[in-house]
Amino acid sequence: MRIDAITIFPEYFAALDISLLGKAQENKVIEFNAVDLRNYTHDKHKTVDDSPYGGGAGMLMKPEPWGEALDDLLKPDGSTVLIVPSPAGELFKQATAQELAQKEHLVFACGRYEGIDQRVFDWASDKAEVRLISLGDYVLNGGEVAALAMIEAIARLIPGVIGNAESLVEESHSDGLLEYPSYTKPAVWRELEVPEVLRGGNHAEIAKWRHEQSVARTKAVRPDLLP
Ligand code: 6GU
Repeated sequence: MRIDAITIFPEYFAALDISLLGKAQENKVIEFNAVDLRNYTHDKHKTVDDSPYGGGAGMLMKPEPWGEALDDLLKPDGSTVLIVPSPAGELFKQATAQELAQKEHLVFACGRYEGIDQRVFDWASDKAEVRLISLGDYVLNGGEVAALAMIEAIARLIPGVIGNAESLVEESHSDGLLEYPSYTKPAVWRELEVPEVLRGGNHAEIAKWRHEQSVARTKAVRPDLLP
């Protein structure tokens, strides 16, 4: 998979060179590229923003640099998915990550200020699949941190990125439930004991206990996930 992120702060994406995603890039399983939007400006001050038509607080990102960057990045065969991190978008879920992990090419359009001129997306919508996606009901200063979270959630589902593919099966949200609590050695730590059932080696009992814990935890903190 190829992933591009258009941003005025390419330094944010240095985090993708670390750990499993760094390894995946070295192994060419994913190819990642942060593109500086200011490279597509033509004035001395490399201006990317302007005041909104109709008034209102703050500045918007002007369309011309975005248009030129997307002219460079969108694949002519229409295979690119253009992802716009925005609190006004559809909610990003594990199913969204699974769907996007199947794609050949993702471009993240990371806006700052009050967002990007709408015509950029209207124009792009017949050259790419355009998806406005939100991480949740809160506001970040720009799309970069949201894009990093989405890229990590997507990339770790691509075969070869995570060594132990089994760890993808029993994790929170993969089966619609939150993950059960886990323990490692020592068996007693600060007078707290690891639950007896996990030390017994009865795999059917352990599976049953873990499922019950998942259901109880989901009921307690995320009842909206239960049918
Ligand atoms: Cl995807 N972007 C921004 N700027 N803020 C957010 C968000 C995204 N998701 C939640 N808040």
